This record gives sequence, structure tokens and C-alpha cells, in this order.
Amino acid sequence: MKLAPLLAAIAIAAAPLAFPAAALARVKVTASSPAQGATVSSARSVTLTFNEAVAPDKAAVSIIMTAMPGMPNHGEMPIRNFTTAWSNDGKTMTLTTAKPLPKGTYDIRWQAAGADGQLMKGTVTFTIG
Ligand SMILES: [Cu+2]
Repeated sequence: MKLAPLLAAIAIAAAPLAFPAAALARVKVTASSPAQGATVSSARSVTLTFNEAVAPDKAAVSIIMTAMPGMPNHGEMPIRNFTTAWSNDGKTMTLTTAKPLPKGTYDIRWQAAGADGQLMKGTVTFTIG
């Protein structure tokens, strides 16, 4: 008989937390070039398009080469020589590398916050082969 009131109290306490989480759309990547999981012949630039405008000062992105043909123990190799630019609507970030990316597999790891200020993270993976 003690359990039911306790569960009711938990349900009441949890409700205000659950509602905003469901109501707010968290920032996420809705499209990219190259696309998630794609294999392309070359890429000099990478674009990430978010579902909403992103605050550029809170956004961060890294390009990590995770695999390379003929190198079984490649590990994680950051590609540092790139520039970033934002579209006028604040939704699309373009990364342009100084040189074309060599053949291999890449993670584009991003973090960004949209209008709700919540910092989100994600990864887009593609292969150049
Ligand atoms: Cu490499």
C-alpha cells in the first residue's frame, strides 16, 4: 500500500521534466555532403546541414581520419588544415580542406547548439575510395 503513492509522486515529479524534452527539437544534422555512410571518389569540402540555425560561437567540428587503405592500425588522425564557413541562414557549415582528402574513412564530429541552447553532438562518417 505504500508503493502506489510513491509511484504517483514520481510520476508527478517526472512529468514537468518529460514535457519540455519532448516539446523541444534538439539541433541535429539533417543532411551532409558527402552523405552519412557514402563512399565518394573525392572531397575537397564537406557540408553539414542542421535542422535549425546554429550559434557559430558554440559550434565545433573536427575531421578525423579513422582508416586508410593498407594501414590496419591507423588509429585516429585529425585533419587540421581546413576552414569553416556558415551559410547566411546559419544552418549549413562548409568545411574546406587545404588539400583534397586522401583515400580513407573519415568521421566529421560536430557539436552545436540551436535556439534552446542545448549542446548536442554527432558524427557523420564517410569514405573516400
Ligand atoms: Cu591517415
